Amino acid sequence: MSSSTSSAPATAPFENPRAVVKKLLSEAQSEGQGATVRRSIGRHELRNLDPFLMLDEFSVSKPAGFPDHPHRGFETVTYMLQGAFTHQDFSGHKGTIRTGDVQWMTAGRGIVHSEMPASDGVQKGLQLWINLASKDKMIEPRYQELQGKDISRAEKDGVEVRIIAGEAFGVRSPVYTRTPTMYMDFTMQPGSQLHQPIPAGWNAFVYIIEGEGVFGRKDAAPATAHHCLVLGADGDGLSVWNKSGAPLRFALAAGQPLNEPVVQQGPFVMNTRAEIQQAMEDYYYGRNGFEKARQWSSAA
Ligand code: FJE
Ligand code: FE
Repeated sequence: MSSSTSSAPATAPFENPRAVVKKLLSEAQSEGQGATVRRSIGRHELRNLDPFLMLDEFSVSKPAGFPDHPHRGFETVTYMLQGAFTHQDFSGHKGTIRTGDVQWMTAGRGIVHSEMPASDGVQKGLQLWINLASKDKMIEPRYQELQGKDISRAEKDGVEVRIIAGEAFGVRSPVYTRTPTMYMDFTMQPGSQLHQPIPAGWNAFVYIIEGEGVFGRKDAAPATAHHCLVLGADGDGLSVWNKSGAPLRFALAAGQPLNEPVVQQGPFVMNTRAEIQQAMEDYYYGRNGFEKARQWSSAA
């Protein structure tokens, strides 16, 4: 763990903070096999937040889970909040991520895998899907896996941040983001405030994990857990005040828009319908990155 007590302007208010332009409560829905997710990004009401495709807050107990399924054309980032998940793919890559750990998976041209609970009780976490640029959609798959203890952390004036990607309070994550992205987990103590810069032109949103906070403007109405807040394009960054009597925990994600056409068919995200057709054929016939898909099963 790296720590910082730098005097970077973590608590200096912005002249022009980004406003909250959309607020959405994520309601529970069924996904995978018997699993429950609260989807925010990727729902009808929140479809295009380029480069983000989906954000699910999952809550899963055995025997439910996400059995063997493919991905092509984007990245999945799984961040565990509670419990453990075992991941197994068709190349023999296998591992378990536990509370606080992150798996940053670049599916590229193709991965087939299963994601299943590894312990009793309820496993909770966030899974974020980040699109890849046209030129990167068919790259070799890659994993970046970080244990909670290795995730960069910083603290300042009652605000603690775990930096999954990007930089906060002068501390940078080692994760390589092929699509430029910042992703962090903030915990704010009662009475604290935060002013986190966000690069100009990047799309940004907040997902509240726990507690209640005031986002964007100091006189805004507080927002509570399971809400997704989309930030406006204009402004220097995110301002937050915890005026409540309990800790506030939320994720902030921002990314540089790709500005390319998005054609999605379930787990395949490409630029054209022809490329989707190709992906489905490649998966079916075991070609162009899906060679190992035909004989593989996580149960074998
Ligand atoms: C998927 C349906 C799915 N959210 N959150 C269709 F459920 C999935 C899928 C997930 C998923 C996995 C985890 Cl560990 C956490 C998730 C959806 O696996 F990929 C498609 N296409
Ligand atoms: Fe998956």
